Amino acid sequence: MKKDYKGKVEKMIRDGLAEDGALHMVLIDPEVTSPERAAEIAAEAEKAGTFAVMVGGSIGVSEQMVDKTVLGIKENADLPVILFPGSIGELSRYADAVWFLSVLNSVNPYFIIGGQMQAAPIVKRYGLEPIPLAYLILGSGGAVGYVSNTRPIPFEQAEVAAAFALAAQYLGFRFVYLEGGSGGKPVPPEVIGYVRKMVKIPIVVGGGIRSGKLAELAVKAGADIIVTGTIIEETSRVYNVLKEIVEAIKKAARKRKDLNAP
Ligand code: 1GP
Repeated sequence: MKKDYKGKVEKMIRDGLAEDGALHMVLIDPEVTSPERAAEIAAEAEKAGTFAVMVGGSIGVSEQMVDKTVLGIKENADLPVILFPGSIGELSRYADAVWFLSVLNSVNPYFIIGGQMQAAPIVKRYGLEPIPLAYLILGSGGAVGYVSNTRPIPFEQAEVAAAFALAAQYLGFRFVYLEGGSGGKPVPPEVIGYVRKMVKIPIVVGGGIRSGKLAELAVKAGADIIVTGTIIEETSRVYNVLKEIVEAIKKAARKRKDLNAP
């Protein structure tokens, strides 16, 4: 008996990856960005070619805030909304999917499986599509590293990140996220490359990616999905900034495909 547990959004992501080679997602933190602004950003992101909108934050986000943000986005754009919850209080019934994430390098089991156990029945009740994601925090770790009681993997320890990612793949996670910490230093291309050699599952990379150039380097090294948050909070030229990042991702993915062509 074979049952495919992959849902609609995950299938869209996989089709998008097969077609474009790499994708961009924009991250909106409802603690920083109002629902009205989130709606504007989503519309600009859609025009710029961003694939999906992620919603979540590490501190100060309630379910009501996530609800309003998701509804605002849905009104203004036709992009999938994927929750990126910092706690079990950040689940919204209005979203399409949730990165059902486990902070594998936390030292507190609550962030590895405790919160997930509490959240699972809510995810089911809300009819959210869970997408299993191994979340690895690297570098300085940022706020998320502190909040989730994580021992961040130093950028010099690429082999540790790669071993974690491989263990995640063997455990059945379908995506792995290399997090440099919001607003922090981006995960170095060497680390992404090291992980790429080790795993087959798609690699999501975020944290400190503020330009097309940085996005391009990450994709060249093997990233499949690039997440940007802070840069969009800081700029008034949302469309231009996103367009540059999306184009850089697509270009780097095309080059990668040509290089790997038989
Ligand atoms: C944070 O990886 C994301 O979880 C995005 O990071 O805010 O630095 O773009 P930035």
